Amino acid sequence: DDEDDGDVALALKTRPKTKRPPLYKVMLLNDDYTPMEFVVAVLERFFSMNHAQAFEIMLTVHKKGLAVVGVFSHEIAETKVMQVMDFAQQHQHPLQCTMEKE
Ligand code: NFA
Repeated sequence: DDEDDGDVALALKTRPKTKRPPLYKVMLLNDDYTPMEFVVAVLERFFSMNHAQAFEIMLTVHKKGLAVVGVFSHEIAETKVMQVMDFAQQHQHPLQCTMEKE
């Protein structure tokens, strides 16, 4: 019997693949020295959170060791990490911010 999936096989092989760009989680890490109110200010300033949201996420980082604070394209994630690390260094706090492919 002739299998008639030749066109399908070709269609699948030649189908234009529209791969979405990967997304990156931006995370804040806990430490023993950065003041809680500084972390809240970072979340408000760079991640557009209101005070209540920022306080809640700060507490999650404090208790669990880290938390995802946003998901972005590679370029935006990189910029967020730089902005947070620069701001922390300017204020001499050891706060760490990292990114990871989702
Ligand atoms: N653990 C810090 C403190 O007790 C607060 C903190 C929260 C630091 C979240 C970093 C991230 N002062």
